[in-house]
Amino acid sequence: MRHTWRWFGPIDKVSVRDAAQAGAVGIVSALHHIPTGEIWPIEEIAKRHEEIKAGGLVWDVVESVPVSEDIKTQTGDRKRHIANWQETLRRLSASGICTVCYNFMPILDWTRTDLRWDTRHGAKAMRFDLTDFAAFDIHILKRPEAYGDYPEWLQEDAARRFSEMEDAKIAALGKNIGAGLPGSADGYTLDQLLEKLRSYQGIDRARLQQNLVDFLTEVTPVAEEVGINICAHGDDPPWPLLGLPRILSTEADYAHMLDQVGARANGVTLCTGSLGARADNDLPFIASRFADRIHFVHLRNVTRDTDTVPCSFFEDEHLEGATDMVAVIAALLSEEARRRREGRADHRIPMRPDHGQEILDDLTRGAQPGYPAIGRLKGLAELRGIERTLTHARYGLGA
Ligand code: DNO
Repeated sequence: MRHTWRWFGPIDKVSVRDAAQAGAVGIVSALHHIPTGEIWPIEEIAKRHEEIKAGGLVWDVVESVPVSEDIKTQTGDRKRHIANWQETLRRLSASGICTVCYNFMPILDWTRTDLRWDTRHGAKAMRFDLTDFAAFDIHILKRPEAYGDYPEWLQEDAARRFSEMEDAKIAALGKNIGAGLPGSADGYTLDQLLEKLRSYQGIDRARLQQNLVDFLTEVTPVAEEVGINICAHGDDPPWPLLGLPRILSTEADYAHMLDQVGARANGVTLCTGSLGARADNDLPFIASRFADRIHFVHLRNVTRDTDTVPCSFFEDEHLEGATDMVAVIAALLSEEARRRREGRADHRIPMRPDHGQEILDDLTRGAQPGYPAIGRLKGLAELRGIERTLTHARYGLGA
């Protein structure tokens, strides 16, 4: 695999050189300052390439070119935004990029209730706590339909939790959930969020699924023409939030999307951490089933409090948690071997160690939540170790 590392640009407190020292050979980045829906300027793309080169690495993957709410809901500026997305693909291709990640999560991107949850050794991990989330939805956001979306026991737990909540926690929930985490395209105040939610009235799961297919029908031919693989990141967490449908949460969801638009350029960002929050997602199997369409991989692990959907979970160390990382990597390596036999140029699948716990000096560095230097370095080192072992000429699987 090609070992990459997410870099948020010059504002990132973990530099490109740090990434190189951690063992990465390529960078995953995006122009977060360009408003969603607009074309990425050629000079800005060139500038990001230069910034990365100055640190000694190359820009391999774009994560993400955001998909606007108008595209997801098929309203307003949809047509213009799709034309802009296509043009951005052309420009990225001309600059040498071959892989573009995106997601189709309505309004919210990845969502956590706690960004620095204490683990047993004093490391800090990200956590999604279902009771906190329900308390936010029912008592802080006060979404009119919220009650009906939770079973009675959870309504009661949420009421109790909310009654004991300090102001700082209430503010943190609003910020973490509404204002968005690193890499999220847009952030909202509580009022804006309620208003945005209204724009999804009438958009159910089937409708959103179709809107994704319609979007892919328009952008995939351009991606193919310019030699870019586009790859959809799964829902994180993989179930509906705030009454909004989520449509890339399971193996069946991905199968539907890949079947509807069959070109290989329409592919998957396999995120083991996102999909792994559901006990019914068998990650090694999913990696094998969609192998030919996996263009980018996020390797990360979670430990769930329960095997229910939804559930509470925290981001565990890369080799702990519920996902059998050795089996996932073995599946990806055999896909790479298959591509090599076919003589394919894209036989090296870019992967990045996704997130990491804050450990050691991370605790004082103040990097982006979820993106510490040492926690990710540790994850990458462990994942590379598995890969090196599995591909060893004498001791490995001979992949
Ligand atoms: C979180 C990330 C997400 C992801 C986007 C992809 O760390 O995995 O922000 O990048 O959802 O579009």
